[in-house]
This record gives sequence, structure tokens and C-alpha cells, in this order.
Amino acid sequence: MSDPDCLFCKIVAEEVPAEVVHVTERTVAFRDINPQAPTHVLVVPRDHYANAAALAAGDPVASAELVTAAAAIATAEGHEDYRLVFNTGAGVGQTVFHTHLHVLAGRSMTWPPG
Ligand code: DGP
Repeated sequence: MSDPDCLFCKIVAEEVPAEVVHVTERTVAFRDINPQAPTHVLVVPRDHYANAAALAAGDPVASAELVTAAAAIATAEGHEDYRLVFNTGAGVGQTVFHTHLHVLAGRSMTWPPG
């Protein structure tokens, strides 16, 4: 399942370059182009789903694999503590409508987020 107009589908298909740091059967992880922390990686399903809830409903195995991939990336980059974020909807900052899990680590963080 791919959307020809989707940037992250193009990264998964290697039609658009990205610094890929981790791959699994159902996911690809690459560094964010505008990092907000020393480690800022996006983990995406290979298939196109608009947001985290759509992915969980349509492919729960891939949904779980995003989280286990995120944990593996944090460990590989030496972080015990890390933040995982799914922005869902333009009103909270989602700009790319292909599910992506932000993995942020390597600096102190405040709560609540802005
Ligand atoms: P969000 O705002 O939650 O939809 O996050 C989208 C993220 O995608 C944002 O942090 C910047 C990142 N991004 C946008 N375009 C590109 C790109 O072409 N390459 C990479 N690696 N990241 C991108």
C-alpha cells in the first residue's frame, strides 16, 4: 500500500534519499531532516497509513513494530531515556500524513510539550 504523492512512501521506496538508521520487516527508520534533539529519528511503516490510529486498526503488528524499533534505535544510540511522539492532525503539528513515530533523545525535556 503506497501513495504516489506521499513523501514518506517515496523515502521507503528509496526514491527520495534519507539517512536510514534501522529497518525491519514492516518499518523503516530515518533521521529527521530538522532534528529537535541529538537523536531525532522517524520510524514509519512501509505501508501508507495516515496516522497512528489508522495503522493500529489496519496493521496492529506493524504498529507494535514501530515501538520495538524505536526502543532498539534508542538503545543503539546509547539512550536509556527517550520520548516517543505521534502527532495526529494538523492542529497539533502533523505535517506529513504517513504515520511516523518521532524518537527523541539526548537532551533534557520538559513537560507538557509546547
Ligand atoms: P510531523 O510534524 O509530526 O508531521 O513530523 C514530520 C517530520 O518530518 C518533521 O519533523 C520533519 C520531517 N521531514 C519532513 N520532510 C522530510 C524529508 O524530506 N526528509 C526527512 N528525513 N525528514 C523530513
